[in-house]
Amino acid sequence: MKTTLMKGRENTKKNDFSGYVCSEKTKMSLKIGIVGTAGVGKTQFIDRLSTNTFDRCYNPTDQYDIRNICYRDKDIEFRDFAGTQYYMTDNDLFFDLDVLIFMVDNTEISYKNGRKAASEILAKYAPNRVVLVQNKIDIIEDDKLLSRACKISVKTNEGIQELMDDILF
Ligand SMILES: Nc1nc2c(ncn2[C@@H]2O[C@H](COP(=O)(O)OP(=O)(O)OP(=O)(O)O)[C@@H](O)[C@H]2O)c(=O)[nH]1
Ligand SMILES: [Mg+2]
Repeated sequence: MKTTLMKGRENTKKNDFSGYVCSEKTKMSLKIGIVGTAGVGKTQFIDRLSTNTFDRCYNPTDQYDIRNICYRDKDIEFRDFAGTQYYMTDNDLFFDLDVLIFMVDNTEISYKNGRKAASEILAKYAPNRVVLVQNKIDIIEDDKLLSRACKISVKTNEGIQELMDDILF
């Protein structure tokens, strides 16, 4: 089911990233929260969308980052929650989300922890839509792929455009 993206606000912010220039006209900004166990690839996913880069290094997010990006002429506010902390937080940043991405990778613990957190957030804050995303399919055995998930690899770029098409259009 697609989300009707009616919850917007005026956004006149300029893009932080070179190469992706947003129109400065007023337009809707989609608010996407992204949660998941530490190290599943949440921050790198946003980097891939904003600067088309991938970094092998792991720099854990501290608490959360708000990232305003422009992706294919759409303004998106990403709320990138640290995997080590988001589930302990009563956080107003979950309150007005259009979409909550719940990201897992190839590990069972990421699914177990992530599912618990996502269901708590869902019950408490009722985002319009929750999307289960399985990242790192470049290193996942076929029998570990989750049938219900959108499957992506931030490393190889596989599945990213399909996922964003599904969220945005
Ligand atoms: N093989 C592979 N590695 C990936 C992929 N995406 C991310 N990684 C690696 O996974 C590690 C963690 O990525 P991050 O994006 O920092 O993870 P995070 O979910 O933001 O982690 P926290 O901020 O601690 O919650 C990095 O070393 C990335 O290079 C992928 O698609 N494939
Ligand atoms: Mg991070």
